[in-house]
Amino acid sequence: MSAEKSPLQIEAYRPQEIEPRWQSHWETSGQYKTCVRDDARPKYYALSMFPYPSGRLHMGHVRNYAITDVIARVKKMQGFNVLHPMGYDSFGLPAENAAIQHGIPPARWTMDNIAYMTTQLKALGLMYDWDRAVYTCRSDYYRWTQWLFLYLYKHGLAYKKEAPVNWCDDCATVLANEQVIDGQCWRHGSPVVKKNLNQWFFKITDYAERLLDNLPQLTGWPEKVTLMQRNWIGRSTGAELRFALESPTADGQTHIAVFTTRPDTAFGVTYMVLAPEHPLVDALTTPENRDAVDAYRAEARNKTEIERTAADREKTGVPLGAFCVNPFNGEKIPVWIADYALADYGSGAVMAVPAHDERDWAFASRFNLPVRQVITRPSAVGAPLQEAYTESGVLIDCDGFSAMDSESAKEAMTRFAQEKGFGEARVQYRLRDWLISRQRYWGAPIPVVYCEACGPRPVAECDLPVTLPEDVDFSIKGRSPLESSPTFLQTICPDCGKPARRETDTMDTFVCSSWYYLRFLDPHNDQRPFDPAVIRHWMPVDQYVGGVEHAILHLLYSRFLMMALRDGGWTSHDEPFAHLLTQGMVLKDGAKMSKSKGNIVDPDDILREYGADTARFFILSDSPPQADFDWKDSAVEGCFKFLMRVWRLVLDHKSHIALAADGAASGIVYESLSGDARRLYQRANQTIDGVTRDLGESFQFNTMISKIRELAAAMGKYVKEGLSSSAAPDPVLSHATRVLLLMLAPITPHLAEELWHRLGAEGSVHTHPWPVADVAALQADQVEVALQINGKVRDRVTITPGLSRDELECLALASDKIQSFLGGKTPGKIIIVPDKLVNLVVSIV
Ligand code: ANZ
Ligand code: ZN
Ligand code: ZN
Repeated sequence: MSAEKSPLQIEAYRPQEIEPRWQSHWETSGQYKTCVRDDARPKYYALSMFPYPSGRLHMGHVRNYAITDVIARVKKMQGFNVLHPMGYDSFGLPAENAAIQHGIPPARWTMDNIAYMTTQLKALGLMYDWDRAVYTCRSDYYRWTQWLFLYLYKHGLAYKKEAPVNWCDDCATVLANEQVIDGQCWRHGSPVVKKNLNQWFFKITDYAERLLDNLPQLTGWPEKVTLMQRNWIGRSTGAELRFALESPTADGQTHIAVFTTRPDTAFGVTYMVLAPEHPLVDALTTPENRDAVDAYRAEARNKTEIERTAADREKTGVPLGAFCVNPFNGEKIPVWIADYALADYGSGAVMAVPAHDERDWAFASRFNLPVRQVITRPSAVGAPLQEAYTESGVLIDCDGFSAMDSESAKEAMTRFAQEKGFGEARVQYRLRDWLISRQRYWGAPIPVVYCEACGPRPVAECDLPVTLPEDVDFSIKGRSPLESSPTFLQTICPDCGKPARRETDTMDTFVCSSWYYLRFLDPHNDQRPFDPAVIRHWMPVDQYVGGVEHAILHLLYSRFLMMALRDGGWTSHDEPFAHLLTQGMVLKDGAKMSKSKGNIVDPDDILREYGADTARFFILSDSPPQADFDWKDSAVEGCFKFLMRVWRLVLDHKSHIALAADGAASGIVYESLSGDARRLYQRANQTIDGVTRDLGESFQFNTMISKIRELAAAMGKYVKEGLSSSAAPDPVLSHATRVLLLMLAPITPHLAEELWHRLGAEGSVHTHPWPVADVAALQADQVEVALQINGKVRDRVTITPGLSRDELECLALASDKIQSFLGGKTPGKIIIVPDKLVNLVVSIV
């Protein structure tokens, strides 16, 4: 037994004292600086989605950053040259609202929040290279966001157009399609209405095909995310068909073009539907229909896309009084407008086939429009349709195409249309161009000026950044507050030198965050956004960690940007993120933590009470990182107690532990070990092996942690039962301690470092290599267990030691011999000596 058992001699585990001490030591020793020129080690780029500086960290942040931090630390121990940066996505609306409500300049509000959150991040012991921090709201960053705009502009990928756009009254700005969720503002949940505005777009649709085609390469992404992207890009194959107008319009339009995925149904078209916003509506509306059409268009404008397209809504619409001609059969069909036709999909017009499309069926029923069946089930009898028949089948009443099956007919009819010049095959994407204009102040100004003589001109690259002015009135609504700044507004044309006016829209903050992972690689470059050679070395991000709420917006924009940059020779990869981990939510007693529910746990409170190590250990312990995690106060307490036990275990037996002498190879010969020492040595090596597997590519920290707990328990048992009474170092305990501290190091970096040093080991535990298991010790020894009835051995089984009582009981009852001796009797009592015997006591009478 150990001589130093008295707990009184050991000081308590005090994370509040240990943690800040190590944090400042790590910072001054520069141990987390990334060595860029270190080419001997393979690179590893670990990245968390950088936060918006709302003011304080929440538990979602803590979880996100703890996950990435453990990954980064493990990779570092495993010999990688790890880059693990942090920064702030620091433009955006709340700063402006603070300016309106409290009169604080957005820059100050933002930088104050950043300062506070940075101290919080540091207190969590995260391994960031803070020298690389980027702040998107600072001109040394947004200068290059503006550069990016000019780059896209030069390559024809940024343009301005008038378009019906999503408008949120609460944001007082337009939103991108991706920011409208179920017809509501992604931030406010308020309804989004359509407005016609002149706006800047990025031409992401040029990359639709590549964004889609690359998805199968992203094997390191969760399938649900690639699926969401696939659906968002939404590729449809079909045809464009053109229906002639009865007479050309005043401006010479002769046709209505439609996109259809079912050219095989063209003989069944009985009317035409234009979107209320379709450019032909005015020209085609007859005087008698004018009032009804105008009223209908006004109404449609105030509806959200989700309202317009909801399947169960009663269909509405009005006829224009005009007609067009079906090019397949020469039939004259009426032209209507209806809000179920969307202005910005296909060509904004639908050839309506009520017999074979549910929406058209509902519309035709409502307005008594004819239904003509042209597709039938192969074995169908000629009964009239009771509802739209939307599947493929065989064509009927389609002239020369009759009796063809749908698939062949699609091809044949498209070919026919092409030969006759009224159509051709077409691929249509649901993806729209990315609307990046925002009528806001706190964003990167779009670097364009408007000259009366030259029109819109891009600002010269050497004149960047276009900096945000301070003389603005934040209270003006519906227009950018930048319009209130005379110093900003007036400028001169870069081309002719005449007076010009600056663009007052700023860029969507998603532009800032679509390239920050590149700037992290070369954050101080003041000549270029980054050096392509550095990008070539570090990209792609090996592991990206963040919330699934970014599955579409941020990830799609970033992928687009990488591709666009690559096409200009700036990067060498299409795809920025090799592996993506979307962490689950942090819940409290089953519900999402939220202010309104009053169930928020403030990270500061946990840090104060238990310290960062407990917070980190706890938040990783309960569920795999991809799953939701339920916060329970009692479980935090349990984690703290576990770390306290580790502290005790190690310091109570300090004299038996010699890490310094232990070296990389422990010098232990497994074959020569027996008894408790042999079992502990096995356990330690199984822990290395199991934990390394748990980490693998899916980072199962929860099972990693339970293995660490098991090892600590085994060590606790060993010091009670297996330790010799002499105070000499015990090689097996030393080895197990070393393994324990190395496994704990990524999760509880302060505790591991403190104990490492107190045991007199050299260097930092965090620069130590990840341990390798002694393969010989992985195979557990087998033991023989006697199965008895009333004390008489009736059978024997060989097992891996350590089975639970329940398992042993089951094993005994499963034995045929035991069952035959029992003869149908149920044992009254079962005595179990683990790893040795099971004795079933049966009454004789
Ligand atoms: C005729 C037809 C017959 C259609 C039929 C479908 C079934 P996806 O798969 O989403 O690409 N459509 C085309 N443009 C539209 C617009 N601007 N607004 C609303 N609907 C539009 O859908 C393609 C189908 O959606 C097209 O094929 C068209 O209706 C309709 F039995 O054409 B179909
Ligand atoms: Zn909003
Ligand atoms: Zn000019």
